[in-house]
Amino acid sequence: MSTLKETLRKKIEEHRPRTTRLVKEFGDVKLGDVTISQAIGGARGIKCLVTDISYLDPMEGIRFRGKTIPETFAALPKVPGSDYPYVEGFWWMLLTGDVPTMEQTLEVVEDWKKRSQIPAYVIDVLRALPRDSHPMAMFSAAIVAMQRDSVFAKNYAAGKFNKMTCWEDMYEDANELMAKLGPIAAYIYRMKYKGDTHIPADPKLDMGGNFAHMMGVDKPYDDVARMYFILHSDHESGNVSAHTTHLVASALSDAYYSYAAGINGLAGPLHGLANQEVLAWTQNFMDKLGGKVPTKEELEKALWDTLNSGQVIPGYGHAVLRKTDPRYTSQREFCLKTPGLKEYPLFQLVSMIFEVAPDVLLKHGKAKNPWPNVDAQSGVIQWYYGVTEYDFYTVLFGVGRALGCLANITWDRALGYAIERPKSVTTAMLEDAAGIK
Ligand code: NMX
Ligand code: MLT
Repeated sequence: MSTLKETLRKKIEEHRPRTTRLVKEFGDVKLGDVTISQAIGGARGIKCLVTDISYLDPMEGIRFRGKTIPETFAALPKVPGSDYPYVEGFWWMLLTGDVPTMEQTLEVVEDWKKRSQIPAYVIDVLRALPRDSHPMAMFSAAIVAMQRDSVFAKNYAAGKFNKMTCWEDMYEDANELMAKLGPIAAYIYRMKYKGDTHIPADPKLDMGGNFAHMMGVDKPYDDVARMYFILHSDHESGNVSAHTTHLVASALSDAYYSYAAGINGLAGPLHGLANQEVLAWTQNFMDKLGGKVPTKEELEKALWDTLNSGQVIPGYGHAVLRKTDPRYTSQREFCLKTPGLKEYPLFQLVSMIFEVAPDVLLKHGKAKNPWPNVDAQSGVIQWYYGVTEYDFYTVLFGVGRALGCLANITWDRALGYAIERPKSVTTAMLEDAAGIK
C-alpha cells in the first residue's frame, strides 16, 4: 500500500463527517438565489459545486489547497538542480492538502514510472487516426481507448461496487492516467511533427523531466514543463474541463470516460484552445509586419480590427477573474528572469499587448475583465524553446489539467457526491417569473 494512498484514506475518513453533517443538519441553508441572466448566461456565479482542491478569488486568483502560486512553488520539494518542484509532489498536495516530504514525493515518482508505459493498443489507435487530426482529438481518443483498463469499471462490472471504498479504484485509474498522459502527449507530438521519430523514456527522470526528454527539447524545458503542468492544473470546479470531468464522473463513469470528456471541453477556443489562438493571432500579426515588433499604434489598430470583425481578443478576459491572472504573472516572471527570452521579439510583443489590450477592451466596453488570462503568456515560452507547432499547445494544458480534474473526481467518489442533475425551465416559465404577459 502506498504512503500517498494511506495518507489520503486518513484525510477522507477525517473529512467525511464534515460533509455528512452539512447535508444532514444544514442542508436547507441558502447559498444564494438564481437570476434569469444566470440561467441564460452560463450559470455564472451560481454556487452549486464543492471542491477543496483549489479556490479562485476574482481579485487574487487561484490558490491550490490554500496556497498561492508563489507559495506552492516555494513549499514543494524541488527536483535536484531545478528551480521548480516535482509535479508528483504537487499531486500529493492536491490529493491530501499536505506538502509532502522528499521521500513521499519520490515514492510517487517511482509509482508513476512503473505505470508510465503506453499500452501498444493506444499507439495503434493514435496511428490509425488521420495524421492531420487535431492533437486534442488524438489525445482524447487515446484517453478513452484506455477505458478498457479501468479498475473502477472492471470492479463495477464484477458487482464489487462499494460506495465507501470505490474512491480507491478511482485513485488507481487516476494514477495510471497521470503516469501515462505525458508520454502519450510526447508520442503525439513526435508522431505528428517530428517525422514519427520517438525517444524512449529515461527511467532516471521525474515526470516533468521525462516529458521534456521524450519531446526532445533540451533544458530548461524540463522546468518549463513542471511549471506549466502545475500552473494549469486546477482553477476551482466551474471551468469547462473540470466541470465536465466532474459531471461525467457523477454518472459513475470511470476516470477515462470522465477525463476524455473534460479534454473535449478544453479543446474549445473560449477555454483551453485560447493558448493556440493567442499564438496564431500574434504570429499572423507579426508576419503581416514582416517579422518586426509593431508600434503601439499598429498594435492598437490590430486589436480594434479583431474586435470590429466580431472576434474576441484571445488570452484576455475571464468568467471569474477580475484582475491579471497570477498564472500569467508567473509565466511572465519566468520570461523576465530567463536571459534570451526576455529580449525575444515575440515576448516583447506579448508584453506590448499587455500594455495596450486592457485599455482597448475597456473602451470597447463589453468584457467584464480586460486583463490577460493564463493563455496570453503560455505560447511564447513554448515557441522560444522550439515547440512552435501551436495546435499542440492545448495538449500541454490537458496534461496539466488532469492533475486537478483527477484529484477532484477521486474526492467526489470519496465523499459520495451525487449524480449531477440541475433543473431546467422553459422560456415561458422565465417570462412568467418576470411577469411578462
Ligand atoms: N475579447 C472581446 N470580447 C470579449 C472578450 C475578449 N477577450 N472577453 C469577453 N468579451 C465579450 C464577450 O464575448 C461578451 O460579449 P457579448 O455580450 O457580445 O456576448 C462580453 O464581453 C461579456 O463577456 P464576459 O462576461 O466578460 O465574459 P464571459 O464570462 O462570458 O467569457 C471568456 C469569458 C474567457 C470566454 C471571454 O473573456 C473570452 O472569450 N476571452 C477570450 C478567449 C480566452 O482567452 N479564453 C481563455 C480563458 C482561460 N482559459 O484558459 O480557459
Ligand atoms: C481555466 O483555467 O479553467 C480557465 O481560466 C477558465 C476558467 O477558470 O473558467
